[in-house]
Amino acid sequence: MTALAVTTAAAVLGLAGPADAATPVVSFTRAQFDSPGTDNRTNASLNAEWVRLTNNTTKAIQLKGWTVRDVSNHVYTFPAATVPAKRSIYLHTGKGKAYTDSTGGHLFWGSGNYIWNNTGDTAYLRNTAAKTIDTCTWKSGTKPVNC
Ligand SMILES: [Ca+2]
Ligand SMILES: [Ca+2]
Repeated sequence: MTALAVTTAAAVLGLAGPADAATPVVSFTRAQFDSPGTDNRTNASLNAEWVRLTNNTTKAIQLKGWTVRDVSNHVYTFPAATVPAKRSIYLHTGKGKAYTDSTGGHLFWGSGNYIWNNTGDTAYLRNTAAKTIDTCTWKSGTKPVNC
């Protein structure tokens, strides 16, 4: 088929267009944007605020040099961290010892303040080429939110 024919066939079938055709290789899948309880900025409270990222592929992905940022441009740059195929990692806001293993992992922003606004925010995931791979946007309301 010609490209035009393919495009037309896709339109007739109601298939997704190029802009949203593929699931990102890594995507946000959940965000606990409001730490449970009073936001008193203890490290435990900061770490109860997190975003979850899932490797949607069947191969491990190395995130070294990728970034997560919010609307206010707070930026987290990933250290060497491998996400196993089909597994998830949590990026906590506070300080802690990062690790990944065969089941997933936990990483830590190291922030002394909350990153994810309770009243609404957007998380952006970018790769080493600064290409936006996925975003997750929420407004105040039910939490954690599924992205
Ligand atoms: Ca809270
Ligand atoms: Ca924010």
